[in-house]
Amino acid sequence: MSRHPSILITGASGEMGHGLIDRLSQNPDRPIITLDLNPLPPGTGAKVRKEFVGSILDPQLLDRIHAEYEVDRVFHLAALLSTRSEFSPALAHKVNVEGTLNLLEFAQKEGESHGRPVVFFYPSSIAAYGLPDAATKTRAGRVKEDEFNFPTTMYGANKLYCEHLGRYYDRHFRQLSAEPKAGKIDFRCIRFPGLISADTVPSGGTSDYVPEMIHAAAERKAYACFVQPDARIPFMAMPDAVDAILKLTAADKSRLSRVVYNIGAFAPSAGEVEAIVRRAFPAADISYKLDAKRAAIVASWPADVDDSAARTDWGLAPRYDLASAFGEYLIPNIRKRYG
Ligand code: AKB
Repeated sequence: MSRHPSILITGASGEMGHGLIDRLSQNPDRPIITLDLNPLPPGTGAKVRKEFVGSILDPQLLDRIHAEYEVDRVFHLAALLSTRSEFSPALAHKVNVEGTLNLLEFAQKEGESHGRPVVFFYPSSIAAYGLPDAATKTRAGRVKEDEFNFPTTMYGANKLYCEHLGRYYDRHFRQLSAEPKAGKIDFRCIRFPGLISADTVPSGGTSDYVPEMIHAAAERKAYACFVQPDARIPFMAMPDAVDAILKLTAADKSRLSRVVYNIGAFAPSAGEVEAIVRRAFPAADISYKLDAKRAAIVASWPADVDDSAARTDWGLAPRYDLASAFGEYLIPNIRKRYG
């Protein structure tokens, strides 16, 4: 039990949660509560005040957290990613949309209870975009936030809808009620590109081919890439993604011209990644075995994004470009990971 201003992180055992807990736990003034279906990785648990193993679809569990803690920051990372969502679209809707609604209702209750706006960070994705064909994708180049919002996956549709849901809670919630209810949630959102971590290998995503290729080479395992060599979408190193979350959530709201922001760092083709991986791991066994359906999802995502709003409004400044992401972060740390 703690009435101390606290942070709630859902999906904390996932790739992004790992790095976020490391950074947020450096500030002892705001203890961290985590909620995930899976227990936290060894060592991470010691960095949080309380670890709940359970579901964002469990209202009693959220009521218990509401009763025991005073949360004024929510990082809602729990989600089913794009590939997994295509095999279970109804479950994906339940987790990605109903789960997010549960967390928005939780944050609204928290804000009404302690009186301070609850900063609610929501990770959206380039999956919210849908480019209709290769020529349009090439012509579109670096897309802006309000362009091509026609997702072709359940995950992308979920993410786009939850962006609007968050904006509603932030600005228009129960707008017909006698006294104003909106403004208890300070909703902030980043549309992430593909993310590459040296510490974890993703599962269930469609951008996974880049991290999978790197980790397989380091483990001396054969890797058959499921997209073509010329498949191209934006990526970012995980430390820069975590840094972006912390910068956006710390920014003065008056500086924010939008609720949803693009961020990007580099946009290599699968073949360009292969060349870098082969230089680092000359014995790498990399081939291409096209999965036309998954490749079509990647083809519908933009070749790159225009992140000028994030750079102007809250100082997005990724540390890693393509060369340094591999040379300074991924390769050295992945080598260490696999000995
Ligand atoms: C996925 O591949 O589903 C995610 C994403 C791009 O949001 N990594």
